Amino acid sequence: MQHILNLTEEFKTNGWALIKNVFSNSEIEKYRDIANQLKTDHYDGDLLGHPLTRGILFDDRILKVVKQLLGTDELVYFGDSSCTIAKKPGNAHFHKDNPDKINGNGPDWQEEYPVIRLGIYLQNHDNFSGALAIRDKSHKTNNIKTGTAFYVDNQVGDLSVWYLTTTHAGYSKRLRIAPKLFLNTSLYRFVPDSMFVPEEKYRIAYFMTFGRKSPLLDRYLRYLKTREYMVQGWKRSQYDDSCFTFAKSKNITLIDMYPQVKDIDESTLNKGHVELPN
Ligand SMILES: O=C(O)CCC(=O)C(=O)O
Repeated sequence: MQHILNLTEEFKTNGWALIKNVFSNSEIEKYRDIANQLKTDHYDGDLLGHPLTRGILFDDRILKVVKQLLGTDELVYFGDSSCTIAKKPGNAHFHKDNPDKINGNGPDWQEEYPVIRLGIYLQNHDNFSGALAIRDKSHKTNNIKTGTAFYVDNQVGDLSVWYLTTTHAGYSKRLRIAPKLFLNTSLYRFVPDSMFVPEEKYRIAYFMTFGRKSPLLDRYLRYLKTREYMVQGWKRSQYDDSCFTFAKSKNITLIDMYPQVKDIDESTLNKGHVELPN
């Protein structure tokens, strides 16, 4: 794994980091096979719930990075992770994932955000479409337009990480005539598909979210319990003893959300973002 001098400082300043060469080519090939296996098995729970993916989620190299960036050895995991396979390019739109999207004076903006997400992309995106796009230094404001937008040039084996408050978009597209020039995602609909660089392979990515114990993490969970997609995801992720044992062996506090959400009436949930009342 590449040693990034001042990784934490860079992350805190920029709101994101790309860590090179964390995984070998053969590991990434294996992760592609596992993703396809999950799809064949119609498994759509989180990464802890499946024996083939929990070792990816709690890989020691990932945990080391997360501990360093969150500044704690006591990590919290709460069932927010996924394996996504997209046979066709998806829609890109810039967004943030934390609760205070409208209220720029809300609690999320008062201190360093204690929840981060990581992405392992199983194909090259340095010269291909489908890259994660980020707005640099966008993690301390709710203004979605703040920060210079760029493509994360990740290659097979790299690990991407960002705060939930960082403005980002998946599935960016690169123009054939100027692949390095950032084209705002809102302009894609005016450009014919033939003018974009294709993706290298159909896109597979693993995403995982970790937090540090804090009132802002509690509040994030309270927010997620208002969101339909997340409650449905938690309902699909029931842990057996092996999940708890594995989390314990990695010294991770596991918040099992299933009992908290299993009886929630989904018609009361929000499909889109609705600001928390407080
Ligand atoms: O698909 C991607 O590259 C980004 C996914 C995303 O927006 C997220 O996990 O919050």
